[in-house]
Amino acid sequence: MKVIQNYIDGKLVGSGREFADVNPAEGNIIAQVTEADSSLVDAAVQAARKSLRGEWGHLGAQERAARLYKIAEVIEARFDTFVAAEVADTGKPISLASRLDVPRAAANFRVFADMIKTAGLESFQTETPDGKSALNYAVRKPLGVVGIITPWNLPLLLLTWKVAPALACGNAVVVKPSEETPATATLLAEAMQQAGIPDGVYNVVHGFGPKSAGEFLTQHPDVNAVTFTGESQTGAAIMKTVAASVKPVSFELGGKNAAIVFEDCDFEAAVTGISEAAFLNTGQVCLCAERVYVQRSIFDRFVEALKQKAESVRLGSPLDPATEAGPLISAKHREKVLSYYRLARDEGATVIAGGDVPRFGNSLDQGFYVQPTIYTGLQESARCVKEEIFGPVCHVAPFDTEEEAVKMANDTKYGLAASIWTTNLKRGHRVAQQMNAGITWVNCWFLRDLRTPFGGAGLSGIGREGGMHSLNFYSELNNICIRL
Ligand code: NAD
Ligand code: 6OH
Repeated sequence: MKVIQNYIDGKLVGSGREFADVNPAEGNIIAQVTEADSSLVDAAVQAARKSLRGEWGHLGAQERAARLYKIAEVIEARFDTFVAAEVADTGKPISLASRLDVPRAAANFRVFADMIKTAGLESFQTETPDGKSALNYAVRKPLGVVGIITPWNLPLLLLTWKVAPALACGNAVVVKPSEETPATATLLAEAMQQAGIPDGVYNVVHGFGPKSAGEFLTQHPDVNAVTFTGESQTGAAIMKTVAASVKPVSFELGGKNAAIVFEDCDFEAAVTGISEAAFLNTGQVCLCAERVYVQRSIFDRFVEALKQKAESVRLGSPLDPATEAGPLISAKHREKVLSYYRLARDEGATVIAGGDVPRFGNSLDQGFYVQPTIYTGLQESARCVKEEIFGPVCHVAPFDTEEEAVKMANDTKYGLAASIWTTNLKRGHRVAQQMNAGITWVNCWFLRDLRTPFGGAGLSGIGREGGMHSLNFYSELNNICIRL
């Protein structure tokens, strides 16, 4: 059986404790993972600290950028290996991992290499009371050791989204990938070695959250900052832990995202777009639209067209290039999603499509599949309309006026993403600017430019990453004031 190990100070490190890595498509164990105890987490943090005093700590931005480009090249050279590892861990279709996850991992390194090479800082000429002046300018320094904790839905994409800017800024990192998807973080360690990243700069500790590697990392006194992507409740727990040592945090958390479809939309494009927004990655993208508001004049036609889409999503083996949707991540997560499918019925929903578990008549029946599901008819106060489900499911509700649609879309404690579907340019701008969301897409969804601010309002997060926002989070800016 394959063993996935921790990676500390340039070496693969085992431990006395292992846990199983399960393939969600067939429910079988594909590897054992070594769980890092507190002494291994401590060793990883100390290795990271030590690396900052060595070669890595003395490299300039140009040289760090050169190594980041090299990491991107290694990921691309080993594209099939990364895709296979991600597909085996997550059950996502090979077509999706090849189109989204692995190319984005390489792009994450390239974009932050580009940015650190050209990033400037502000300076001010300051007038002083004696009629003379002073010059203020800022210098960028690394924070030190950054703890990175990531979820299972886009494991390599979300990990590298944080590792790349952290390294670009000269930090060393200790990453704790999700216990559900450990493989690509350890695989990335090989890419780091090949790209000439010194030992100790990138460390991986495997394990769970509470009383395991996740918590050991966030409570470690020598970790200078914590960046986390995952559930809002977990963010709250981490915030409590880090409060004791006052570390900077960046949190990318959950969502209950709205889509608004106006009667003047490009109908086919909107149906296709909402189908993607609801069902991509089996609905396991924080940006997915679980609440869809459709103008009443096109409501019935839209629901019917979306039903056709949901029923034509090709579920199957992740390894089949024709498969469009794989399973959910785990038996536990499927139980959660199915509990919402039951709740929706109890809350009085009309089931338009899906609502159940598919049957394949082969080994995939041991996997964690659910049908793409559409509901209508729920009250806006229903739990299924308020709570993040994180599965391939949306509720579609009618609206009459633009004002009403904006009000319904914003009636949430989350504030991550929204999408608006209209051919009226003025309306697109007007409605987008009223959304309480970190990102609003108009006539598209999950179209990313990595230089833009990314993050959420309310329960969806703290801070922004992306572009200069990432560079500023992963840097300590020191201002220097010189009397002239
Ligand atoms: P999760 O919060 O359960 O776990 C995320 C990570 O945190 C895992 O590595 C886990 O081991 C670790 N963890 C759990 N408890 C911890 C603790 N007390 N201390 C330290 N670490 C701990 O999230 P998940 O189920 O893996 O991912 C799905 C969630 O992530 C959804 O809510 C989704 O919306 C959110 N998400 C948000 C974004 C975003 O960019 N806003 C992106 C992807 C996923
Ligand atoms: C959540 O599941 C998706 C997050 C996406 C990003 O963080 C990104 O940078 O595209």
